[in-house]
Amino acid sequence: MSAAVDPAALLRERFGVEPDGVWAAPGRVNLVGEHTDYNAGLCLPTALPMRTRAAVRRRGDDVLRLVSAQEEHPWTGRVGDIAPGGVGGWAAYVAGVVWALRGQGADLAGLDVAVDSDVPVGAGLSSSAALECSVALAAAELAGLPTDDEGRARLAAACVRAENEVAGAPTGGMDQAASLRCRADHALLLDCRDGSVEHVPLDLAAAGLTLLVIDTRAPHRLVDGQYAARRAACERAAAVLGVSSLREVDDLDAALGLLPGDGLRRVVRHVVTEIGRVRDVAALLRAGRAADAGPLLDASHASLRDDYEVSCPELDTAVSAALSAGALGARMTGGGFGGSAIALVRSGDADGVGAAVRAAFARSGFAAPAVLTASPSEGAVRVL
Ligand code: GAF
Repeated sequence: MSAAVDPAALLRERFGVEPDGVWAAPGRVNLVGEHTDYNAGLCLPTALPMRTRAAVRRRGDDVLRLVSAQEEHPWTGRVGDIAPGGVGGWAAYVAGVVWALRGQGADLAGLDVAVDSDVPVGAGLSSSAALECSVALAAAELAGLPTDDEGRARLAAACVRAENEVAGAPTGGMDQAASLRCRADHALLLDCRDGSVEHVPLDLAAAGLTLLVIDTRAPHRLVDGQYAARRAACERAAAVLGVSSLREVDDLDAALGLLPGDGLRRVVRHVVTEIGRVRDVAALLRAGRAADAGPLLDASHASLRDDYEVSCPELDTAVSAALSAGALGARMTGGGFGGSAIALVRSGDADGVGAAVRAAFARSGFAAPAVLTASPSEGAVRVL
């Protein structure tokens, strides 16, 4: 990980202007509820301590200038020219947010933006959502838009449009909601059917627990095509079943009986059982029983591996090594095909579990994983 760069200093150095402010938005890790968001389902993410910070200055014209400490290429364009297909690379996530907010009616003109991030890229920890959400909150505050929870839900919707339509990634809305709406020491129970949230207490330290994030460093294989293919399969299954989304399936056995072919049956079984696991984990957290959630995390991984088929050897190795070393539960997190796994461990076991995962990776000939600790953190804020 590169050393932190002060985004305000970067803005000054590259564009010669003082920021109006600096805003920070976190990456996320999902406890459970994978590939449920685009099925109007439930998920249970927490915000990470790693964040993207954006120093932003309003301009008097309609020029948007972007620079990132992590990207070689800056970007300049006119706000009025931003359109789907018109911006490539990292800039699409930022320009797309400005485009989407204007689409919601925001009175937004030009901006100078400098960003720095310590959210690992390509690790399935939502570095793109952190980028979108830091800029969305900045733009909203500068344009006088509401930034209470309702306002943040609208900002999250704009970030999803930016990602889907300008950046061209057909993702659901979990990551942006987590980045904008999470609270420290809580998990966010997000209902993707109506956007409602419940902040479920999750004080891991007080419970003597640690949530490890194992960045497998496995490249996302075919991630775009595979993600889109799963999403399309869910839509096909919902159409066959005559429901608006798989969230509406309440009799799984009856639904399985109506579906033609094993592929669609397994997809539906994953989504429906995963939504049930979110409810069950949330109930355990509400009861102060986070340590009992392990078997549900394991079941989620098995379902993602065997039914939804979005795991990979590195993720499976991380999960099985963590469990063999005493983790209470472990699963892949995020979209899959690489990226990260999580392991819920008793804090005294954290070092041993991390060491066991590293050793298993070395034995399998995989690149060394990065093992991080995820303390449930606050969502996007203004920091300057
Ligand atoms: C990725 C997507 F961006 C999310 O919307 C979600 O679908 C997740 O994969 C899987 O749960 O992070």
